[in-house]
Amino acid sequence: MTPAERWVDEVARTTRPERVVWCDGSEEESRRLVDGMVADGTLLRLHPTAAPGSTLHRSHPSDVARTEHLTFIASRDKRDAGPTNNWMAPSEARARVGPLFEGVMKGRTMYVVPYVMGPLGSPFSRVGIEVTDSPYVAANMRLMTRMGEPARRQLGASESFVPGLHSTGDLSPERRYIVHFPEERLIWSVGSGYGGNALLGKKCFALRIAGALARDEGWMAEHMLILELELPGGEIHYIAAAFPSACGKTNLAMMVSPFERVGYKVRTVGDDIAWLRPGTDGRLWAVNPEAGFFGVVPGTGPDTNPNAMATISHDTIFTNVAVTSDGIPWWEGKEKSAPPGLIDWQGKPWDGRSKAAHPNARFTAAARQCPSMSARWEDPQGVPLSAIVFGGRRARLAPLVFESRDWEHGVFVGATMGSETTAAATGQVGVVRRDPMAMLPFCGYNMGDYFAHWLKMGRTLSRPPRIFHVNWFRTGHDGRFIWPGFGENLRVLMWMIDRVKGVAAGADAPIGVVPTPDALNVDGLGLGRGDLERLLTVDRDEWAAEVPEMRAFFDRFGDRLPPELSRALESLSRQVVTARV
Ligand code: GTP
Ligand code: SPV
Ligand code: MN
Repeated sequence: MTPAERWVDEVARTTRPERVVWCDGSEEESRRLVDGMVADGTLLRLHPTAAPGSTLHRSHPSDVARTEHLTFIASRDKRDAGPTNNWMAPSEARARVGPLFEGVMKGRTMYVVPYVMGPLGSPFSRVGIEVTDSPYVAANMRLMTRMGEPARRQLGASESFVPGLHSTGDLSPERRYIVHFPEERLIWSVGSGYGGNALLGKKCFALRIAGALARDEGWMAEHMLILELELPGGEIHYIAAAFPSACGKTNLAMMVSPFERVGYKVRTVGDDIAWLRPGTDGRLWAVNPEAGFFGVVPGTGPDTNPNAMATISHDTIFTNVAVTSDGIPWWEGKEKSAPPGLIDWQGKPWDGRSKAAHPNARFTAAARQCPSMSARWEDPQGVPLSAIVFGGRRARLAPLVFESRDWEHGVFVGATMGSETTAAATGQVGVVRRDPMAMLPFCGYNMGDYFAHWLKMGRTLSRPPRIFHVNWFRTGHDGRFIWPGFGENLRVLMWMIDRVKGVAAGADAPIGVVPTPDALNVDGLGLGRGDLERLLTVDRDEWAAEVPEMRAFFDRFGDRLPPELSRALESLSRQVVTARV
């Protein structure tokens, strides 16, 4: 028996499934899985010509988003989980969560899902094995990862894989735990069938466990999209961007260039996760470890994201969207008006007042269906980054864009990011919280050590990417977004690349370098002079009011906070506070 088979055997002895199925990832297996789920009502087949090959899954209404308060890091020492993670001692996890797996799969099928994160044959790539009693999870993993035979081949008889045990249990939030054992590289998840809680290759492995591996091995696992930008004349740049959940990564990665005709082309490498490694050339190289998209559906339409619309026009698993009586999926933002006779995400006739689709409704689709994929999206070596972008959802405060002064200052900018919460996690929506590097829910170890790791990585790069910060979500007096966003965000990327090339103007502000109004191309957007000013303004009073929030956040890390970051904060504080008197 291989180490993988031994572990699976052990799991089966605990969970006692009726049968064990090793997934091979084939078309035929997929058809069998889907047919079974259609037969038992787990999936609804959608319209044969309007949504060919696509299905709809309705979650339990209490299981529609990640549950951060039920997500734990089980490190031996509580301090290694740090102040921003829920912690459980490994022994307590075994005592409290272990019993929930005993006999949990009785009468169910246990699917063994071997998968690769990262392009096949890439030095970046890693194998995981998810054992799950959810055929929906197995079907999603098939779209999101390189699943089945290729993974078994890559693993062989090696013991180098990340085991992940998943059961939907009874779906009760009272008995729901998502537990990570970073020292053993092990994941346990029970009581949820939803996205980031249950598709263990994604946030659990590719961010939390991989983050701990990356810290030990000298690379980085980040909540970032990766895009390719071709300039007129053919010069190519790669940009990675970290925005919190439901803050625009998929949309930016798939944007359609409004300047395609004059030679600016945008292509997609990844939309959610990036694994980064220093190259021998002193640059930072990125791969997308995923093979598909688990994207936010609401707000996706032909005007905002035509590439996503094409991607999900067939062979897509929709979760928690609305549907017409003849099986055409629908959601807010798909088109202006709703078709009559709509059935909402919970399967009830839509009342026209509440949301038809859940705000965190998602699509799962293979990346190869996306028309904007870069020719290099599966390059085993990855792509070299020219810029890293941080961004948040802030109605006020943060300007449209600014540039950090250097890597160290860029790490400070990332570490002090704030953003309004969204429907991607259960809890209140729209409250500002600190979300460093968009990793607050996804950092598998002490975030103070994570900041130190960022600083250390910068020191190994002789040609580091420039670090920027953006905010597409600043609002005007009428409460509406001032910046048009979506494809027009290219204009901001153009300024960034011009900065990288040393040809764009910027003005020094206490927070970094902000474009001069003329440096940003806003031709044809119909922005008023006041709008542009409001987008680019750095209000010292507002920033002065933000400093105590940042300080309180940093204080939580005690002596695990790198001194470089407290120095940067005091420097910002001096500049914004002094300027006021
Ligand atoms: P996760 O998959 O949760 O990590 O999210 P994401 O960062 O990929 O977010 P996504 O691109 O799916 O966007 C989430 C929401 O933000 C959608 O409703 C979009 O319509 C909206 N959005 C994205 N980009 C923009 C933008 O440039 N401007 C505005 N106003 N809204 C945007
Ligand atoms: C996010 O919440 O950042 C997502 C969706 O990308 S999930 O897979 O549920 O984490
Ligand atoms: Mn995400």
